[in-house]
Amino acid sequence: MTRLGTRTRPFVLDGELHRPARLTVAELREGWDQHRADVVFDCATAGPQRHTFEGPLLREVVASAGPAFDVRRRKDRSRFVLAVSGGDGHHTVLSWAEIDADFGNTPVLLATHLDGEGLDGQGSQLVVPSDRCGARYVSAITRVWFGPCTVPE
Ligand SMILES: Nc1nc2c(c(=O)[nH]1)N[C@H]1C(S)=C(S)[C@@H](COP(=O)(O)O)O[C@H]1N2
Ligand SMILES: [Mo]
Repeated sequence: MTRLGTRTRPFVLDGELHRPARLTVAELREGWDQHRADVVFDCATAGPQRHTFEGPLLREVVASAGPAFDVRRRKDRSRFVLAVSGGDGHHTVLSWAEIDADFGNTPVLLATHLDGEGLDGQGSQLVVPSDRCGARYVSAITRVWFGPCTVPE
């Protein structure tokens, strides 16, 4: 049965990657180990929210796309950032070092399920379990951009 409003459109994973990709929620579910996160985050307007998410680790999905850094050098990896965009234009950034196992090692997810329901219709949602505030839980993800952060001279 086809549900109205079902959004099977993939999001774009691009930037400084050897293998940029377009990924649907179904592909996120099938291609990587699924992790579970029971989280509480605070919204400035709606108060505390409690949810259970499941999905692959963001770092594993990006690693599969071939980040254009020297994987052996922590110092090189520490220069990179990710920008995650939602369907409504809300976007947020995180550093690669936050999610790299040699640095912050935060288990950030690209959710495939929210409270047991598949996100195939809405699109994936970013899950940042270490954040107290909900602003980086970007929903209906349309793009994940990865690249070096350059500082003006
Ligand atoms: N695409 C998108 N994602 C978003 C937002 C938004 O405006 N657009 N708001 C963020 C904020 S401020 C919060 S607190 C949470 C709200 O999550 P909830 O819908 O589970 O309450 O979503 C986050 N994700
Ligand atoms: Mo919020």
